[in-house]
Amino acid sequence: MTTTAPQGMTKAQLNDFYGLEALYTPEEKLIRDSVQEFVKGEILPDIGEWWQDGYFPPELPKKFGDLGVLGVTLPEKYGGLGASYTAYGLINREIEYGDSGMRSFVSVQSSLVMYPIFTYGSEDLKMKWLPRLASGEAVGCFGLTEPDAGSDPGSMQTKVKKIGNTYVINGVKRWITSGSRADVAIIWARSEDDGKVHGFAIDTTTPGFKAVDIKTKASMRASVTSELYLDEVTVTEAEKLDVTSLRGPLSCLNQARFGISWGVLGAGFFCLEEAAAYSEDRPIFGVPLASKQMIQMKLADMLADLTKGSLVAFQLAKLKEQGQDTPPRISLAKRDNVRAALGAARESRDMLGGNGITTEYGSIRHMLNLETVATYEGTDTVHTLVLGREITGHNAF
Ligand code: TGC
Ligand code: FAD
Repeated sequence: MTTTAPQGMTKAQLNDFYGLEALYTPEEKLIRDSVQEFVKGEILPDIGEWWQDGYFPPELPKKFGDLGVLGVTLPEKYGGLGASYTAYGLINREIEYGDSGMRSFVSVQSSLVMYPIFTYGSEDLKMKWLPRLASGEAVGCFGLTEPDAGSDPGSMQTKVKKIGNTYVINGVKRWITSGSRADVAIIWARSEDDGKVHGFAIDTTTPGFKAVDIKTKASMRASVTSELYLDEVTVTEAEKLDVTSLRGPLSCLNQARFGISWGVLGAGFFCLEEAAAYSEDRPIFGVPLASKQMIQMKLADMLADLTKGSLVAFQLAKLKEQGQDTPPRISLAKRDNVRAALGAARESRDMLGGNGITTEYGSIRHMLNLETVATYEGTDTVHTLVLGREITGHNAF
């Protein structure tokens, strides 16, 4: 990647236009800096090729574990760091600067697998999985979505029935990040006994569990996405999570959506930096592209949207640390920060002209990845309707 013009803003200035740096603790900055170094050395050099090849390196979970970014908000006893949500947000932002698929791995492992085991699992279940998930020796996945139940998870068809002291689960889950790599799968199923949604932490070596990768993706290509088949998968009470109703999976989504609201800023700022640098180096009609008003307008809009998103994400972390991160507040941050990042990626891709459609640059990869991020964890429409319901009191789903 080229460098920004000497007379223009530096990377650090672009990334922190409103001086949030002064509000991070020394520990948060230390964690952020170590992740930034990791992404620079271990992800950015190869990500274009991995993405083209549809490849997620199998050694990455262990490397993320060694870096200490898995389940950071959990207590040390379970392999976490007891770190703040701001630290978790900064980790997501730095990793997604590299690639949304890499951040997806970390989000799923931390927010959608370790969080429910920590919050709803027995002490034995916690000790069985959390330290190994934190070190990256074990990988987890989260199965809520089904072929015919995405935005409306309440219509899930996966069923669980209690037979004696065991639970028997049958169904299909689709679009499951890390599915075929997972050692443990958090599976949500509707009970044939009480009609309610229940969750289980299932060892994927259990007979009847099968994962098949989805290979036709034009987005998130460096992330593993699978379909899960559960055929008479039989588990015991020990694997059951202590939560009933959709509140269980949706509480996990609150965690992951928070992380996404920070993460996408990394992808967005990457694209802003790339566009600013490219437009300085690109001669057009005898002058640098960066000297054209329409280009400056686009860069100004990108900076404004991403800076506003950074303030929203930071304040959401503070609210979260006070237990004030209501679902509508999370919806606004997830929806609008994805919009800001996707807008920046699309503009940057355009400003790079023909070069913008190659993976030698990052913008088109980020742009295509962000199409997934706009869809998963609640589509843009779903979050709009959450906000509409909050404003008006009418449920328009
Ligand atoms: P509704 O009737 O509103 O509520 C049902 C129950 O859930 C509770 N609830 C929540 N609890 C915690 N957090 C939230 N955000 C909650 N929202 C609702 C609610 O209180 C109620 O509890 P209870 O105890 O009374 O039963 O539910 P609904 O059926 O009308 O649906 C609401 C809706 C549409 C907002 C929700 O279903 C939704 O968010 N849909 C989107 C689904 C989604 O986001 N799926 C994501 C799948 S995982 C994924 O994409 C991972 S990608 C990861 C990666 O790779 O990074
Ligand atoms: P649908 O729900 O069918 O939505 C189709 C369209 O309808 C969308 O535009 C939507 O906004 C719109 N729509 C929905 N409701 C309304 C309404 N009331 N009014 C008007 N329009 C509406 N899921 C998991 O459980 N675990 C994972 O790890 C996971 N990882 C994923 C990874 C990738 C790469 C992808 C692409 C998806 C992943 N998902 C995962 C699934 C994801 O959460 C769903 O794709 C998402 O929730 C949308 O569901 P759907 O695909 O069924 O679309």
